[in-house]
Parts: sequence; C-alpha cells; structure tokens
Amino acid sequence: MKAALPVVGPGAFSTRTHCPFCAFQCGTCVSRDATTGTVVIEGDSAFPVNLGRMCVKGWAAGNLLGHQERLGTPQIRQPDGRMRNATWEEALDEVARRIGTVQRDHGMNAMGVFGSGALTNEKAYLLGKFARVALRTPHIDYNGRYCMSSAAAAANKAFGIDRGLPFPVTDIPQAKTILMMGANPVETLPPISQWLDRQREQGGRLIVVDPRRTATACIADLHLPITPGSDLALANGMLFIAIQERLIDEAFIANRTTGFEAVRRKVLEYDPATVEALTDIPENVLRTATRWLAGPAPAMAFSGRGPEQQSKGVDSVLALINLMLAMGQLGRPGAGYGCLTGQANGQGGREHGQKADQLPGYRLIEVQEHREALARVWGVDPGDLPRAGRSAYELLDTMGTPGGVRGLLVMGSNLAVASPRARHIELRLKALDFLMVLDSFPNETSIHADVILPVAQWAEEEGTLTNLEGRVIRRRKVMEPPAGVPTDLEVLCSLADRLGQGEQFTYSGSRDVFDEFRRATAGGIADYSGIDYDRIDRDNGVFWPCPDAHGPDTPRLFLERFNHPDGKARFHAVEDRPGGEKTDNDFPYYFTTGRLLEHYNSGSQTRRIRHLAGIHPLPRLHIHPDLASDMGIENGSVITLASRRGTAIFTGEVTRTIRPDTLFAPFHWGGTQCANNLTNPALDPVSRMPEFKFAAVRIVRIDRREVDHEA
Ligand SMILES: Nc1nc2c(c(=O)[nH]1)N[C@H]1C(S)=C(S)[C@@H](COP(=O)(O)OP(=O)(O)OC[C@H]3O[C@@H](n4cnc5c(=O)[nH]c(N)nc54)[C@H](O)[C@@H]3O)O[C@H]1N2
Ligand SMILES: Nc1nc2c(c(=O)[nH]1)N[C@H]1C(S)=C(S)[C@@H](COP(=O)(O)OP(=O)(O)OC[C@H]3O[C@@H](n4cnc5c(=O)[nH]c(N)nc54)[C@H](O)[C@@H]3O)O[C@H]1N2
Ligand code: SF4
Ligand SMILES: [Mo]
Repeated sequence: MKAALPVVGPGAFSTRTHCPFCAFQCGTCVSRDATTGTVVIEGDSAFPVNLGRMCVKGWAAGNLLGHQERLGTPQIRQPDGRMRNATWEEALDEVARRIGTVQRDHGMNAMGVFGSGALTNEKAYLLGKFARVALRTPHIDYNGRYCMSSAAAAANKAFGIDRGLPFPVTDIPQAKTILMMGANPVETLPPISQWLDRQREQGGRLIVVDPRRTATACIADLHLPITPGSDLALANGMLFIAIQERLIDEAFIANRTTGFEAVRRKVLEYDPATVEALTDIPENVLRTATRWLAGPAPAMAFSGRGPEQQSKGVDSVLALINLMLAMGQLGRPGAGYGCLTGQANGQGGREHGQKADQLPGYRLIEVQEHREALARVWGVDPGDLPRAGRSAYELLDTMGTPGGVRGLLVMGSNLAVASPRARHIELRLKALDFLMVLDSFPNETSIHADVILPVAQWAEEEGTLTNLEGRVIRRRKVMEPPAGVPTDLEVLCSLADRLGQGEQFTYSGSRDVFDEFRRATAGGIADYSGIDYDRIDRDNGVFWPCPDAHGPDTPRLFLERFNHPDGKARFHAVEDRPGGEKTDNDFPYYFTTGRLLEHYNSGSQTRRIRHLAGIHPLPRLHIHPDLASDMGIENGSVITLASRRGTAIFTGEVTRTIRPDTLFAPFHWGGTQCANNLTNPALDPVSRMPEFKFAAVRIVRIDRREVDHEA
C-alpha cells in the first residue's frame, strides 16, 4: 500500500484539488486568504499528470469564484418579460409547476434535459437518473455529443471499449513517433507539452496533421497542412503505402485482430496520386510520415476534434485506428491510439447516462439486461424506464415543435453559442414553453430562460471527475459557496422531491451519491465499483475499470486483449465521402473552427476574466496573405462571412499559418461574432456529431478597421 499524500499542498492551508476547465485536470493547490478573500492557485507538483505545470486559464480560475457578475439569487421571468429575484421556495415551486404544465399538456416526452462534460461523475449520474426516474423522459443528451461522440463510437467499434487514452500520459515519451491528427494540444492541453518535449528529447518525432500551422505544428518534425475534411483519405492513403512497402505487422494482424482483408481491399483505391488530389499532401511527404510511424519501435496516434467533428467523424477515426492496428502499433507499451478528451469530465461524463441511449457504467438503455440492472439499483420497474431519446442537435432542433420537447432543463452548457446553426437554435429556444438553466453565470442561453437557478462552483463543492487518461480524481471543497447558493446535486434532489420522487433522491452528500453510483456501474464496461474517495486520495487517482475494492485498477488497456468477446480488435473498411456540403462559386472557401489558448469553449467563463479577455477581446478570422490581398483585406479589417445558414462578423488576422483556401475562426463568442452562425448541422450517421470543422463560406462584406465593430 502506498503512503497517503496529504490533502493539503505546498502553501499553508491549501487544498489539493483540480482545475475546473479542460480534461487535463491539472492538479492544483488552492487556498483562500480569510481576510482579503483572494484565492491563490498553484500547480500541484505531486500530481503526476501535470507535475505542477498549468496553463493561464487554470491560474485565472479563482477569478470566477467571487466574480461580480456571478448569479446569487434564483430568478423568475415575470409576465412583462423581465426577470425578478425570487426565494428558493418560490423558484423551485415555479419550476415544478411549469414542468407539470408541460407534461400535462404535451406528455412526459415533452420535457428535455441538456447536460455537460463539465459535470462531476456524481452530477452526470444524478442528472441521468433525474431525467429517467423523476421526469420519466427519454430526452436527455449533452454537449459531449458535440465533443467526444465520434471518437467514442469509433473506439467502441474497434476495441469494444471507449477510454480516451488507454494509457497514462507519462507513457508518451516512449513513443518513437507520434501522429497528431487534428489536435492542437499545445494550446488546448498545454501541460501535455512536457510529455511531448520529453519524447522529442529522447529522439522521438512528431507529425501534425492540421490545415493550420498551429502552436503544436510549430514544434513538429513534419506538418501536413491537409485540405479540411480529408483525414479519412489521408489515413487510408498511409495504409496503402504501408501495405505496398511491407510496413504492416502480419503477426499482430493475425493474432490480435479481425477483418483486415476487407480493409486491405478497400485501401487499394487510395494510391498516392488519388490521395494527393483529395488531401493536398504530396506522395513523398505521405511516404515519410508512414515510414516514421511503422514499427518495430512503438508509435502513438492521437486524434482531436479536427477529424472527429465532421459528418464522417467516426469513419475518419476508424481509418486512423486501422492504420495503427495494421502496423501493430497498439496493445503494447509505448504504442497506441488515443483520443484527446476535451472537457473537465469529458471522459466520465460520457459513461454514466447523460447520453440519450445510455445508462451508467457505459450500459445501453435499449438492452434489456442493462435496463434491469439499473432498475434494481434505482428501485423502479424496468418497464417504467424510458427508451432511447434524441441526440443533442436533434433534440434541440425539436424545441417548441409538435412532437418535440416543450420544456428544457440545461445544466452546464451555453448551447446557444456552442451548437451548430446557432441562430436557428436560438429561434427554437424562444419557441419553448419553459426553459430552466442552472449555472453560476448568465450567458447567451440563460437570456431566454424562464427560471435561472444559481449553483456552487468547482472550489465550493466536492465530487469526482475522470480525466483524459481514464483516471478518476477528486474535486475537493476549498470554501463554502456564497450564502443561499446550493450545489447542482442539492437542486436536483429538491426538484425531484417537488416532482413527487423525493424518496429516490435522498442523499447525505456527494459521497453518498458516489456510493450509489458505484453500485450502478458494477458489472458495466466502465466499472467504478472498486473506487472510493479514500482510495483516490491514497493513490493520486484510480484508473477504471476497477471492479474490486481490493484488486488493481487499470492504467493500461489492451496489453493482453481488446474488449470484444473474442479479445480481438476489429478492422472496419471505411470509404471517403464528401462532407455535408461542398464549396462552389457561391461559397468558395472552407471555413473551420477551433480554440484559442486563453478562452474556454462558449467563453461564458473566460470572457469574464479580464486578463484573459484582454488578450483576445474579440474573434479574429485567420486568412492567408494571398487571399487577403486578392480581397483587399488587411489586419484589423472587419469581415462579414456568410454560409448557407447565416452570417458572422470577425476581425481579420492575416497570417501564413493557414491554407489560402481556408478561413479559421475561434468559436468562443456569441451574437454576431458567433462562428456557429455559419456551421453546418450535418450529423455523422453513427455518432450524431455535427460538422463543426467544415463549412462552405463566402466573404460578403469588408469594412476598414476604422469601423468600430467592438461597440
Ligand atoms: N484553450 C482551450 N483549451 C481547451 C478548450 C478550449 O476551449 N480552450 N476546450 C477543451 C475541449 S471541450 C476540447 S473538445 C478540446 C479540443 O481540443 P483540440 O481538438 O485540440 O481543439 P480544436 O481547436 O477544436 O481542434 C483542433 C484542430 O483541428 C484543426 N482542424 C480543423 N479542421 C480540420 C480537419 O478537417 N482536419 C484536421 N486534421 N484538423 C482540422 C483546427 O485547425 C485545430 O487546430 O480542448 C479542450 N481544451
Ligand atoms: N464551431 C464550433 N462549435 C463547437 C466546438 C468547436 O470546436 N467549434 N466544440 C464543441 C465542443 S467540443 C464542446 S465541449 C462545446 C462546449 O460548449 P458549451 O456546451 O457551451 O460548454 P462551456 O462553454 O464549457 O460551458 C457552458 C456553461 O456551463 C457552466 N458550468 C460549468 N460547470 C458547471 C457545473 O458544474 N454546473 C453547472 N450547472 N454549470 C456549469 C459554465 O458557467 C458555462 O456557462 O462546444 C461545441 N461547439
Ligand atoms: S491545461 Fe486544462 S486543466 Fe490545466 S490549467 Fe489549463 S485549462 Fe486547467
Ligand atoms: Mo469539447
């Protein structure tokens, strides 16, 4: 047994916890000066994932706690349309009354729930139970559908299990070559750089596939600036070369996989000339990348949202997995494929029942055995559990329509900014009979709410999260929330009580929810039943699956077997296809979106932190100098773009880091500056992931910089 690490960290009286933002979940030591109230955040050097390093957002997270725009009182919309402060009693009664009206007028399926990968495991679990047991609706989905769903579906198909990284980040330096496909972790998971740096210091190589020369591409040995949307063709083309140059691992294919023959036949169509036409990557570069990735020395491949957030996202990830499997670069130390998970609890949040088709422990709501297992834990009749509901965008698209949801409860997402075709989603929000938002801050979504309920933030509550490695960690309480501000868990329990389901929602706190949750996951693929808070404290996190309180956890998957019943990984023959739309004379440029270091997601938190917002006060459109000079665009020009869905206004940033046929904008802003006014809700047929990374646009207007577009 390992020695216990103290829960207090370096500074006196500081609490060891984790950053509220991304899936790297940096260990932090947080303290609060009792007299000034200032919150001090340091990196936790004893936490093995970040070893004390952090990024600028993590240091700044303390600013959110005592922020002046923070919500402190429930608000109810009055008949005149204005919001007024209310007591908790009034607000919760109002919510119960409005839900009752929606259900009476339109049936149980008319209530919807929208959750988040920002929620702790306890909250995600309880929200799923709340939807199925208290509201009895099938319609719950969450923003992870916009985030992890394509990689998750591909991993389930190929490996029979979806854990973003099947190994700890500390394994990264062992890889001879790393292929980074459409991920920019130097800006999106910055402290991962120390593991990438170590890998390169030991002679390893990094290949980055991205239409932009990102901060990550700048440290790469090889950058492949592909045509947006062509990752699938690229991976198939690399496999063509691997077969041709005999770089594949026949023994691995025979012993540990099934289905290779169909893939071998399919990739014959992806000769280098064909692939160059599709991807813009010349044959010699493709051959170099393929040779670097081949064994016997171990190699790793990672995917980010670049290839995943496409209407062919699942197949693009499968093509990458095929390549790694064929080269025998999986299931041994230092090798593997991993998806770089995004949100704080993007991993745990996708395992425990916030998804329309899912129940806790990565069980499926349409499988009778799984329904029975959960019905036993919840003390309900399996026949009373709803069936599968609609996926995120499809759910939101039905808001306020006949047969669609008429009431929506939102917990942890600013969906009016984060959804594709955002203006349409805003119209749908306005058509709801009832919208309730739980958040710590007002945002572009809560503007439309009928009831807003303020909740405690990260440092004021406890719970568990599962980081990008599948390591279950603890969010520890540093301070009390402001007077009168409850936790999400408390709000859900009070509401369930008002809906007549109080008995099923009686807990003494988050540990108590975790205990039920452990039982609910027992026997599932994502089995947490051997994990408890004390074990997490003792071991600096515990990797799932962990079915036995006295047995080992699982830092590394696949060393002996994959998770399909036969223990083998499955190849899937995949074919390239066009995205949801094409560029043409009317919409001649590719438009793609992504992230800036200083902002987080819909920006509802980081746009409020002065020194982050100060670095990027508004969204800049990356445009290549050749296109800029053709169009008469300069740095600072105000540019209006149009797609087939709508328009958005950006400030021009002329840069050689982008392809001349492609425009890029970050999506951290709302209103006229919302990149999602342009994006296409074309969905992947399997994962239902929208196509955030590929739209056709035109430039409709250019104003010189004198125009004060910020005003
Ligand atoms: N600073 C910061 N960090 C974050 C977040 C944040 O908002 N800000 N959010 C967190 C979350 S929720 C997530 S999901 C992760 C996301 O982390 P990443 O996946 O690293 O981030 P993105 O910027 O969305 O996309 C990665 C890259 O895909 C490229 N790309 C666009 N189109 C294509 C394409 O067709 N093919 C390829 N190969 N690449 C393409 C973009 O140029 C971009 O550089 O980050 C997490 N960390
Ligand atoms: N164009 C484009 N659009 C995208 C993407 C893209 O790359 N391009 N990426 C997509 C991806 S990967 C993601 S993850 C989404 C993210 O976008 P969103 O779903 O909007 O997520 P956030 O902006 O992280 O958080 C939204 C709100 O949750 C609140 N919040 C945080 N923690 C909690 C909590 O514990 N409880 C409650 N009640 N509230 C909480 C915050 O205060 C904030 O107001 O955007 C998606 N949209
Ligand atoms: S890398 Fe992620 S977890 Fe670490 S400080 Fe930055 S935002 Fe927070
Ligand atoms: Mo995400």
